[in-house]
Amino acid sequence: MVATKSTSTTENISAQASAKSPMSRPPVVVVMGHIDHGKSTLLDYIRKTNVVDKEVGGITQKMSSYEVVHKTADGEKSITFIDTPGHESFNAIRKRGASAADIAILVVSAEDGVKPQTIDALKAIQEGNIPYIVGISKIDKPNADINRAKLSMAENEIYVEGFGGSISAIPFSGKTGEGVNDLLDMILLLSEVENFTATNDGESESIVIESQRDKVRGISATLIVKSGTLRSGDVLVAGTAISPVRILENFLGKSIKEAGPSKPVRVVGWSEEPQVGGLCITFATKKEAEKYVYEQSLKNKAPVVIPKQRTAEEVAGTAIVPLVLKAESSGSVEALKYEIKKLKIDRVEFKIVSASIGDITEADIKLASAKPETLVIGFTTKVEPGAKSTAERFGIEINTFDIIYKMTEWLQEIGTKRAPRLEIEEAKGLGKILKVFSVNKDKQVLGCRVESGSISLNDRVKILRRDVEIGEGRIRELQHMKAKTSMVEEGKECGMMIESKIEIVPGDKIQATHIVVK
Ligand SMILES: Nc1nc2c(ncn2[C@@H]2O[C@H](COP(=O)(O)OP(=O)(O)OP(=O)(O)O)[C@@H](O)[C@H]2O)c(=O)[nH]1
Ligand SMILES: [Mg+2]
Repeated sequence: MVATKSTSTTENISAQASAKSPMSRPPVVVVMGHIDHGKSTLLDYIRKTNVVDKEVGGITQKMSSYEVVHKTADGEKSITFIDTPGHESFNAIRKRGASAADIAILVVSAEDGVKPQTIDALKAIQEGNIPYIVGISKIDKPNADINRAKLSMAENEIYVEGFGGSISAIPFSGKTGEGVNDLLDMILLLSEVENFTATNDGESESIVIESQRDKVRGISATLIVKSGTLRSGDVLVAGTAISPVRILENFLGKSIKEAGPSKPVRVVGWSEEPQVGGLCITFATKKEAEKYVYEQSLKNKAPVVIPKQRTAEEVAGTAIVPLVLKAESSGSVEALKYEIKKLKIDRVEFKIVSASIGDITEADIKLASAKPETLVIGFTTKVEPGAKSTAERFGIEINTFDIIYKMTEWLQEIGTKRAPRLEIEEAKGLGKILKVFSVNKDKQVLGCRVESGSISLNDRVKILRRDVEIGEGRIRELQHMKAKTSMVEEGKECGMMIESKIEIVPGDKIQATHIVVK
C-alpha cells in the first residue's frame, strides 16, 4: 500500500532522525526516460494526486520532487522521488536529477521499447554513477509486449535479468497500479543494500533541484536536504544567492519547521535565483551568510571584461561563427583558442561556445545544435559514432585536424565566406545642370553635361550646390540628342527627368551613385 506521508509519520521519522550521526536516510529516487513513457503517471499514481493534468502541454517542464511512504513488512518506509522531463531538450535537467539522486528508475514503455531519450537518460544515470532499476511501463495497454521491450533494451546494451544481465526490470502500469508496489519494494531493497546514510545533527547541506520566480512570492527554490537538518530561522547560501529560511514548506506546500536528510523542501525569499544543481549551505545569521558570499566573490574574482558597446550597424554587419572545440589535451585546447583569437576577418566574429578535452561526443553535437551555424572542430581527437549520426540528423558540420595551421586556414576560408556582404554606395559620374526646362511637382526636366564618369537611367543622384549636398533624387528618364538612352558618358550633354523634392537650379551638380556589394 502506498500513501503520501501523514504528519504523524513525519514526526516518527524526524524522531528517529534526531539520534547522533550517521544514520539511515530515505533514498532519493530520480525517474527518467523517454518522453511520454509514463514517468509522471507513475509518480501520480504513487502520490494519488493528479500531477499530469497540471502540466503545460503534457510535458514535465521542471523537475519536481515528492516524498511518499511505502508500507512493507518492516513498517513504513519513506522514499523521495524526483520527476524529470523526457523531452530531448531537457538533458541538463536529467543530469542534475541524476546528480541529486541515489537511485534512478529508467522508465521504458512496454509498447515502444527503448527510444532516443531512454539512451540520454541512461547516459545521465551512468555519468551520475548511481544504481538503477528499469521500470517497464504501460503494461495494461493492448500493444504492450514486455519481452519485446526487454529485447530492445538488450539491443541498446541495457541487459536486464533474463536478457543477459542483472539489472532488475519491473513491469508496471501507472494507470491500473499493477506492479507499482513491486517497483517500490525493489527501490527499498536496493536502498537497504546500498545503505544510504547521513548525519542529521548540525547544519544542513542541500542540493537545489529547481528554482522559480513568482510575481507574488518572489524567488523560491526546491531543495533536497543531503545532510544535517534545515531549520526555520537558518540562512541559506547557494552560490551568490542568499535566503533566510522564513517560509519553509514541505512538498505539499505545507509550512514546516525543519527537515532532515532526503527531504524535499521549498524555501521562499531568495535574493536571486540559486543555480539548479548547486550546493546550498547554512549559516546562523544573514550577516555571516553575506560575509561568506563576499569572501567567495573575492576569491573567485575574474578580471572584469567590459564588453565594447557596438553600434547597431556593427552588430547587423557582423557574422558570428559559433565554435565547439575538442582536443586531446588541455595544451592543445589552449593552442586552438590562441590561434582562433589571432584570426582577423572583417565583419566576422568567432565565438567559442565550448572548448574541452576528449573525443567529439553526442553531447558536443547537441550543444552545437542550439545554433545550426555552429562548427564543431576536433584537433587530434576522434568522433564518436553517436556524434556522427547526431550531427547528420541536426545538420551540424564536424571537422577534424591534425595540423593546427590547416585548421586556421580552413577557418579563414569559412569565415571569409560567411562575412556579410557590405553594400557600399560609390560615385560613378558627375553632371552639371545647364538648364531647367520644366518643373511638375517633384518631376523636373533638366539639361545637363556629364563632367566625369557616366550617368545612367535610374541612377540615384546626390544634388550638390556649391559642392554641398542638399538632397537626393533619381533619374527617371534620360535622353541624348533627343533620343532615349540608358547611359551618357563624360563630355556629352543630355536631357533628363529627375524625381526629387529639391528644386534644382542651373549650376547645381548631380553626382550619380551606384551600390557596390563587397
Ligand atoms: N494506459 C496507460 N497509459 C499510460 C500509462 N502511463 C502513462 N500513460 C499515458 O501516457 C501519456 C504520457 O504519460 P506521462 O506520465 O505524462 O509521461 P511522461 O513520461 O511523464 O512524459 P514527459 O514528462 O513528457 O517526459 C499520458 O497520456 C498518460 O495517460 C500506463 O501505464 N498505462
Ligand atoms: Mg512527465
